[in-house]
Amino acid sequence: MSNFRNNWEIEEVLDLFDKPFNELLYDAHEVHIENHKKDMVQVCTLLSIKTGGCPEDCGYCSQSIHSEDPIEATPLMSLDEVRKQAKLAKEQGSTRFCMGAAWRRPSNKNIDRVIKMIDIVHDLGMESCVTLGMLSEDQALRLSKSGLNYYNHNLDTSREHYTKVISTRNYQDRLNTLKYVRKSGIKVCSGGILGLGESRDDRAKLLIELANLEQHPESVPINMLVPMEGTRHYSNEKIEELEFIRTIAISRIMMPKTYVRLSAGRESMTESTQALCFYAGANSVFYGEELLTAPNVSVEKDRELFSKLGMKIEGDNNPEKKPSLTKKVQKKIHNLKLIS
Ligand code: SAM
Ligand code: DTB
Ligand code: SF4
Repeated sequence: MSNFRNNWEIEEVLDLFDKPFNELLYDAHEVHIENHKKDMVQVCTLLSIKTGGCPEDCGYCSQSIHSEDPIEATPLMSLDEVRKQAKLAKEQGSTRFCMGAAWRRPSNKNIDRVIKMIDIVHDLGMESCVTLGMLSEDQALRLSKSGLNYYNHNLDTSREHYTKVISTRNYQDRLNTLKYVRKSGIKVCSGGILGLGESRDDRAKLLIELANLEQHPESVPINMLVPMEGTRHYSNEKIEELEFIRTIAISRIMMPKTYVRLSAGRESMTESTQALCFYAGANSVFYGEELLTAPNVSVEKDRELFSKLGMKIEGDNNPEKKPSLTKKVQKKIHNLKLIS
């Protein structure tokens, strides 16, 4: 029986937010294990292929030219560098490689270059994802023909709160790109950020926008705001971790088959918070020391956490062969082999 729904109403989502915490997590966990393999996590490495100089004014982003003291803009990365970084990600056990560019929208020439990068990722046997800003219908089709697996394009927050965060584009622009991506056959990755000064109502409405799409996004990243110096949201009050975990649980309940990605902000989270997110239904993370411009948890720390939690990386058949393991962990594995 399919448990797909795309007719969520605000009252019932707010009721979910109001549930006792343990009951909500228990319900979300049940939905999770009915729809996904238990204790598995999918990992995706991010690479910024074009950093900074973005004309959009997203109030949270270090790459916007509107932030105070903007970071230096780089040209589009060379194919050789992309190959090098993608190889490294593969060696570290990543199965998906996501390339991000600080563009409002890519030019057709940019799309030609990105298609060559997508080929590199596929040649290495990884799934591809790109996030390049707004697309035209034709550009989405061209990316689809290249075999691109996922396009990431976040709604970020509710329609109502959006204008307080970004003024250079509107919600409908975002939805249009998502429509072209879906129509082209590329899988949709779309989520949001918590900690933008939004209310619980806004969080519920963001999830409703995503869950009430004709088809649920195959992947929903839930980011915790990483406060970046010089941006308008730098001094925001931090979102409570329990509220963050609740939002993950409700995403899982509303979009049972979707990969819910515990995204930016893990670097400042305790292991226990992350563990609760996984229990609540998160089954994907960004993997590797860097997100786009912000730091992320190291591969070694993540592997240790997954091991402590008895979780396995999807598609990772040979964990002890990874060159990025710390000397200490390598020695432990070696000693265990000697004993057995
Ligand atoms: N320029 C493209 C766009 O906006 O779609 C792609 C790159 S953009 C950096 C990708 C996403 O990262 C944003 O939509 C936003 O949700 C997230 N993001 C950016 N800065 C962040 C921050 N400081 N904390 C958390 N998430 C952030
Ligand atoms: C998403 O939802 N989060 C990622 C990815 N999609 C591209 C990006 C997070 C960026 C965090 C801030 C930075 O690294 O600049
Ligand atoms: Fe540009 Fe994307 Fe950053 Fe917005 S989030 S300023 S569109 S790079």
